[in-house]
Amino acid sequence: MTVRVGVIGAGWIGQEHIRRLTETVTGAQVTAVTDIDAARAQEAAAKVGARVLPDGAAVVAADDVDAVLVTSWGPTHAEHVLNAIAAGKPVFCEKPLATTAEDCLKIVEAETALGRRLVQVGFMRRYDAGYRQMKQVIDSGRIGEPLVVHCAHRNATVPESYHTDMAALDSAVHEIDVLRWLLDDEIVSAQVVLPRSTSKRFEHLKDPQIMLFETAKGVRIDLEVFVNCQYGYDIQCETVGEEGLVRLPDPAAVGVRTAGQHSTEVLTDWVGRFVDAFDTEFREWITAVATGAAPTGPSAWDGYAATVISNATVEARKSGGIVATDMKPRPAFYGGTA
Ligand code: NAD
Ligand code: ISE
Repeated sequence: MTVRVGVIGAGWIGQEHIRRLTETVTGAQVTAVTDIDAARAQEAAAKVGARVLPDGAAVVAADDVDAVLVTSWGPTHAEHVLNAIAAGKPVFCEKPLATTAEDCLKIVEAETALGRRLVQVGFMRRYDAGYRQMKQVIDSGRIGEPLVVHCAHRNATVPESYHTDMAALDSAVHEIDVLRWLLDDEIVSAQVVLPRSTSKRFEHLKDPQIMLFETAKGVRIDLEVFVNCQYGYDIQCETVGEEGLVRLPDPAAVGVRTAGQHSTEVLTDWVGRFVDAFDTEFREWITAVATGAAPTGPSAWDGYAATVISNATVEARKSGGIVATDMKPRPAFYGGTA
């Protein structure tokens, strides 16, 4: 069966996923596209022979749409996801699931009431080969019980529109999701420590930031978010356990020896760093939709947790204190602990 996908939001990542669904993933076809920028929708749709629809509601309702992809701006996600649940259609929503805990809970409640998982959230790091290997090692018990995790999330530069809250809401939210999954544990508090800011930033931005998280089992996580590091896009993660440690591998790159130096390339953006993860994420999602299986990726509950924790991180930076994440009890419907 070919899964016919309707896309809401044909901006940067929407177009990237339309290309992916068309060229890389088998068993999928983009049949409908909408964007509040009509010309953008037209251009994206024309490339893949899809039709343009007036708005998200029309995409969800369309007869030739089996599943919905939401890649519009974060504050609009909840409305489209709730429409898809009401129509009983699987929906892949780019992060964040919604920008407020209240909207995330509405989605969780709608899906729980339906009694069938339809929502997957676009936290693609769970599909990265390195993170998957780390999880296997942790789950196998080879390094013993995890105690401490050291992480870094570095972007070479960010545009002027990137503001201080985005370090938590846009960037750290990826670590928040992947660490809950890696450790099978919940983050219960957040704190932010600010070193001196780099001179190579826009004046309004606090950069870098050091975020400190504690989990329910007492694991401590430190995360440096540094989005003007200049030298490249660099994601680091090291989990220290009672009997050893496991570290995320750097992306494979040839070693070059020349002029008395040995060097390897550092990637410059997240698109290249996670391209394989995005491809795997969409392959697995389309397979689940095609077979009528529940999605195996990050759930609406994971989307809720990530929003609560990233919002708590913003609050912690503003207050300078330690902020408890104050999450509702996890519904049995979503299974597991994290
Ligand atoms: P973008 O601004 O390039 O594109 C968003 C598009 O959505 C725009 O074309 C805009 O006109 C359209 N839009 C906004 N509201 C709409 C609505 N209600 N209906 C239809 N169209 C609407 O932004 P982007 O960089 O493509 O980001 C989109 C989403 O993807 C964001 O939520 C962002 O956080 C997420 N994202 C995820 C990753 C990742 O690593 N997983 C990376 C980048 C962006
Ligand atoms: C961006 O929005 C992303 O989602 C990237 O994955 C992340 O690395 C970057 O820091 C964000 O700004």
